[in-house]
Amino acid sequence: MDNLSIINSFPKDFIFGTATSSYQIEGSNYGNCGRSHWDSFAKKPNKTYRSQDGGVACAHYLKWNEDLDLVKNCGFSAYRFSFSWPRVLPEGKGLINNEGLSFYDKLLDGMLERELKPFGTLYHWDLPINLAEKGGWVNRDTPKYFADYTDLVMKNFGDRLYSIATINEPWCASWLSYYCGEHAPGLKDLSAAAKSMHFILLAHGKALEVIRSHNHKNAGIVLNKAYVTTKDDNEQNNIAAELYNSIHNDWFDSAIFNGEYPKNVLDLFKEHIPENYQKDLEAISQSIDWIGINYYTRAIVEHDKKIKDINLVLTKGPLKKTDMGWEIFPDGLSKIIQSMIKKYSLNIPIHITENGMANKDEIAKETINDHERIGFYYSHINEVKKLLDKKIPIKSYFAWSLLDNFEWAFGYSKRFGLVHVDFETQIRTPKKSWYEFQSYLLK
Ligand code: GCO
Repeated sequence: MDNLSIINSFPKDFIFGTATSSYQIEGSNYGNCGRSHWDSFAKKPNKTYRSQDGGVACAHYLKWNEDLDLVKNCGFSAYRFSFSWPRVLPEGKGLINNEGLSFYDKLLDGMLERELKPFGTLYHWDLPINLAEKGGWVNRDTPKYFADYTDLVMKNFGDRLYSIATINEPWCASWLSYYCGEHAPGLKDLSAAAKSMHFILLAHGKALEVIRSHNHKNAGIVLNKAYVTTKDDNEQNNIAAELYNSIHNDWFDSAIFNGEYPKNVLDLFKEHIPENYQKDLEAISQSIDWIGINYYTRAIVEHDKKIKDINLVLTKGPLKKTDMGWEIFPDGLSKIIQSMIKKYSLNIPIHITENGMANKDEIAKETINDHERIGFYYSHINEVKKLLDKKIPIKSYFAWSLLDNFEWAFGYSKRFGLVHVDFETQIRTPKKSWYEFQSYLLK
């Protein structure tokens, strides 16, 4: 049954929304926004597809009204977006850009006028260049500045936010960026990675303290989860998969929920972990009101002794893939949530803050028939329904993404949107998946 009629079997108070992020849609050239490390990373050779950057992106800074209409008219009741740190503080600290504040002011009022619940995120990877040049997440001062930035956001917008997330996908902002080199700043350095894995969590902890000082009671963090498995079941592969699982999943879960780091990763990081890191774990493990899960695919891990430090690689699986080359594995969503609940005795609300697929969408006779995407959404929403039937407290589901947008290192070559964007003209065209959501959400 590849339609979205399943939506109508969800409880009335379940929230369906759609998500975006600042750097991927706003256009960092507009409104006196400061530069972020993504602007500079994209300028280096061979870092992003055709050296594309988010300078213009979807020009959402200019077209936000139309974009909020697209959220509303589809029938969604919530919108997940992120604040751009350099848009409000172009140098990361100090001088405030009032144009940036007034942009979010209008955007939030626009959501409330349309009765869309604002799910804000403080950090979706656009680190101000000034701070990046001083080491970014390798520098112990960055979490401090992040706390000051959090204060500015909470002071101006806190009372209008339905919920606030500190960091989006700390694994991507640290390991993928400082060890794998795939995201800004593009380092391949275990020592930097170890530090960033800790300081990004410290930033979460410090921001939470600030959020609490503003009396906000719906704060969380958004983690990207991979369901980790091995190629063939043998001892070496199992050890490799365990390490990968600890780096990708447990490092963050265990710090946040138990106030400790997994031993196998501590062994790997040895002397690289910041001094006195233990003292920070209390702040990192303060209670949160909800946890956000972003889910896309599984990770199949294989031992490979040629790979420095970690002795493992990810291998391609046999399942049908999205345009990112990611296997479609809806089961993983249930598996990962159930295993987290069990391992950490979780009993807080869970939000599915991102799920979706890239697809080669083409316009034919002014319509875009992305039936593959409808099938993807159906199969994953069906997993959410199964979890709800097991009484697992999932409160929302956000489709990634509202618009085709700047897909990081892949530039504009990958399309995740419910709405097609022509990047020459900035014309938005809802795809069949958008109409499919609409037909059941507005029922
Ligand atoms: C994320 C990413 C998004 C990506 C999406 C697809 O939070 O995972 O933040 O920015 O566009 O995941 O790769």
